[in-house]
Formats: sequence, C-alpha cells, structure tokens
Amino acid sequence: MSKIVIASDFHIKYSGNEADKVQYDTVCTFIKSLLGNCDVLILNGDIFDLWIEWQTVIIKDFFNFLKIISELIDNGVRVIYVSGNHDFWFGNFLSDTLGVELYQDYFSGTIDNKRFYITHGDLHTVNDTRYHIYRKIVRSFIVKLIVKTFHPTISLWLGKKLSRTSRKRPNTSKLKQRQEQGMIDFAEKLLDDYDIIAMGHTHQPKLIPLKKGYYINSGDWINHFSYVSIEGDKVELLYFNKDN
Ligand SMILES: [Mn+2]
Repeated sequence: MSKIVIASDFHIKYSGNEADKVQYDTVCTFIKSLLGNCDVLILNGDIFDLWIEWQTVIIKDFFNFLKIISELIDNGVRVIYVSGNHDFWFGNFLSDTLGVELYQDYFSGTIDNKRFYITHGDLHTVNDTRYHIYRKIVRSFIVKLIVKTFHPTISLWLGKKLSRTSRKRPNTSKLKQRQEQGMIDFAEKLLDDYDIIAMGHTHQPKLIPLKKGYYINSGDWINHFSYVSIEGDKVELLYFNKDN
C-alpha cells in the first residue's frame, strides 16, 4: 500500500524577506520529513510564487527545495507536479534533470486502485472570463520566449509584475466562495470516473466527502500549512507543525 501526499500553494519566493525565508524553511523541513514516509508526492501548483528557467540558468534561491525533491526521487519517491497560476513557465529542468512528472493542466491516473484527478483549480473557477484570457496569454509560447530571452534580472522583474497583476484582483471571501463552488461543481461532474479529486488555489483547506469519493482542497502554506495524506482508505487533511 502506497502512502500518497498532496500539497499545493507553497508560494516559495525568490529573494524574499525574513518572513518569506522562515516560511521557505518550513516548507523544506516538511518536504524533508517525507523521506522514508511517502511513496508518491503530488505537488498541485503554485509551489513557486514565480518560476522562470532559461536555456542555461535556474534561480539559485530555489536550490535547497530542489535538492530535497531530488533526494526524494533518488530514494524512489514518485513526484507528480501540476502547474498552478503562478508556476507554469517550466522548461525541461524539473522533468529531465530532477525526474519530476510534470503536467501543465491536470494529472489523471490510478494509484493503488484509486482514481485521481489532480488540478490546481484556476481552470474551474466560475465567471472568470478575464482570468481565462489572461491565462492563455501568459502561458503562450511567445510570452514564454520573451521572458526567456531577457537577462534573468529583467525577466524576474517582469515576471514579478505579471504575477502581482494576477494577485491584485479583488479577492473577497464571497468571490473565493464562488470560485470554490465552481471547483466543487466541476469535481461532482467527475465522480463517475474518479475517487479523489484534488485542487488547491483558494488557499482554503477542505475535505468534502461526495456521493462516492472526495473533493479535497489541500489549502496553502502561507496561513494553514496543510496537506493531504492518503493511505488505503484513510484520507486525511493534516496540518504540519515543524516543532513535532
Ligand atoms: Mn493558485
């Protein structure tokens, strides 16, 4: 029986302030604690607040995290990564150098006789046409090419601006609720084909048993430090305490 861990929305920052560094350390401690404790790790988007990689360069601030991921993979852990709305400009570093299974929109597959549908969630929020257009543009080949062509300092400045544009939008609790309802409705439509439908994005940890199977939101690592653990029929929403 495999132990499966799902987490999302770490929002690891490059060149962050002191608080960001403490948060980054907590994330690394958590990922490290999975060594010997987990068979499949599913990272469901917005792991990095911003990811850009060039033909020859990656961001050195992320090294510690990447090192631990690499260690997990070397020890036989299967690492599945689904892009979020902050981390999508991936090249081949994660897949070819680290051995991560990388998916742009969603992962669908069977693990231990359970059928999983994993997606960040930003595709399934309702009444968000403006965002869907924005998503298409920033993920387009041409924007990716522009970002990769500039010197890292300039690209990162540009990327930070774009990422801030997406965050500046009003995000009231009402809007959040509506967004999540869209995600739950989408999950309900998938029920015949899947047992576990997991998303992130809203930063609100949730475990909702549906007619059969579950809708799970793995929450975030800014306020909740939440993650999902699945072992056989045991499906749990847990909160990481690094002092334990
Ligand atoms: Mn998100």
